[in-house]
Amino acid sequence: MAKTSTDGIGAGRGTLRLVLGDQLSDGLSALEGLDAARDVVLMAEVRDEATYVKHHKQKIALTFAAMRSFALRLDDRGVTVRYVRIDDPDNSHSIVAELHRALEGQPFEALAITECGEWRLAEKLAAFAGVARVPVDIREDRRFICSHDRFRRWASGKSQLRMEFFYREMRRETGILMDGKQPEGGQWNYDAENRKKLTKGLRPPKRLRTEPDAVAQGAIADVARLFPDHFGDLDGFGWPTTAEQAEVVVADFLEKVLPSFGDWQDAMAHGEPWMWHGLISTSINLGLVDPLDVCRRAEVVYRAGKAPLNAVEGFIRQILGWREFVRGVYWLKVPEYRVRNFLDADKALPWFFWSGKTDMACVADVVETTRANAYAHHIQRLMVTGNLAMLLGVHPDAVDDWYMTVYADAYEWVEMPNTRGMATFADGGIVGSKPYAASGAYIDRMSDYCGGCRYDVKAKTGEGACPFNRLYWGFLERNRGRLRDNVRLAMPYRTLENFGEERRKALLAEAEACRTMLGAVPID
Ligand code: FAD
Ligand code: DLZ
Ligand code: SF4
Repeated sequence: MAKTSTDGIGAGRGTLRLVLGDQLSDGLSALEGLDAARDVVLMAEVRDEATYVKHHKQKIALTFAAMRSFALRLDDRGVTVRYVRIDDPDNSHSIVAELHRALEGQPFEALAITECGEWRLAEKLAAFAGVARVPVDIREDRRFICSHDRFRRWASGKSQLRMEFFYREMRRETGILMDGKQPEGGQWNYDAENRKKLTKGLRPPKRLRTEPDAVAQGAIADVARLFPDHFGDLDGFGWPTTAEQAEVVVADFLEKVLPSFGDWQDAMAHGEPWMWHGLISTSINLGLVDPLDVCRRAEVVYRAGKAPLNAVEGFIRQILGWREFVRGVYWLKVPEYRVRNFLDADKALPWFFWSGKTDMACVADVVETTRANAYAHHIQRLMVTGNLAMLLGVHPDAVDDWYMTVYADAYEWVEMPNTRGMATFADGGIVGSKPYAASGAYIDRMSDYCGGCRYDVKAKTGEGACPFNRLYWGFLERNRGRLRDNVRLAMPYRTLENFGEERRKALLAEAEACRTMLGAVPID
């Protein structure tokens, strides 16, 4: 560990190489051509990154633990690491200031950086590159399957960007799940088979969680001490913080869980945070797991006859399709994307999103698992909290802030298109073709939440009725001018027309009363 500090670093005129907290991959482009005899890797734990939103305690502990472990890994390879810890008294607490400090201390001949995942920090690094006293080489992040150029070429000239068509291109280009030029099994997408409700008595398998090693324990203790007012618990920390630990989780998932991933992909159950999901987003986003490699390994499981096509295709689509697609959209549309508010949503986020204190059993469960694990699975994020935020008309900035704060896998490039795009339609239809608005009936069909809820999922109006029901028609009526021409909403708008004006007014009033009851009040 001697070299992984800011002391006593040799004075050779090599290249300074920046490695950010989500760039923890052996094959990182910033490390290409590294000369261990002359070069230095800079890694810095800084308050700016931990607090630009007040991340969940587990997110910070995860990042610091993974960064420290990666520094040790480099050290083992004989690489000199200038590692600035969060409690270092000289820490300037910003990445750019740490770059200045490192360059002032030593005569490097160049700086190598892998492009940054978030626009916010990428802008600062680009500005720094413009004034730095050494040449700055900002390299492509080759850990993604689709490059920025490739995505731009695909998107060019299209009036609509649809994940499904992008995904087909990615399948063709990678050859994954292909049978010559045709998709394996004759179909590109087997989602229709992936909407089963959890049958009574069936429970998900026990999942492998990672016991924090000594490095992670140290990071957890530091976070408890230095970020006590951040959201979330640290007790249940079980995320892999090294590539080896992540590999154990991936292997366990591929062998034991993937075969049922498809069937129950959209199901939710009270007190079951993991269901049949992969629990790998934190590891992929940090760089501990390679996304293309996971897809190829999932295909091997299918080819060996150990998992059905609907499961494997569904899983691969999330990574090869959705993950790459949202990253492409983000970089194509940012920074304008960050201020999109197509539905003119203007309400504050109700406090129960943080406290979990609500009689809505579904929301209480999602907030609870989120606080305990810094995790909720996709359908919980989309159809419970996301759907509710949209129906309530919560301002997209407040929605983004919540999602960025509470999840251990949150990075703006993936969070924002999911939140502003998929979940709340604030982007006006760039990511999805229609809002995923749903009443309580959807949640009732896909979960066991409603049985244990104070609200009545069958009732449409009144104080005791399920709030999702009370809000649903009012949401459509409120946004009639913005959504009526959406062909995919033709049916509900026809129904609304048939209700007649009096009833439409009553539904609007019902939704307003529900918004007030739930604390979705105007932002002051
Ligand atoms: P699985 O269900 O096992 O899926 C496998 C992998 O596919 C994931 O690890 C992830 O890498 C990828 N994936 C799945 N769905 C998506 C998607 N919609 N977009 C991008 N990648 C996907 N994911 C993040 O990584 N960070 C976020 O900040 C984030 N915010 C989200 C916000 C909202 C409102 C919604 C609806 C989804 C969000 N997602 C985000 C996507 C998805 O919910 C998580 O990737 C997933 O829950 C992670 O758990 P898992 O590894 O068990 O996923
Ligand atoms: C998420 C995160 C946190 C909490 N802390 C740090 C840090 O102290 N130092 C660092 O280099 N990176 C950190 N990160 C990850 C960055 O926020 C991430 O690299 C950018 O947001 C770009 O995706
Ligand atoms: Fe959620 Fe409504 Fe069901 Fe209650 S009744 S759990 S609020 S969907």
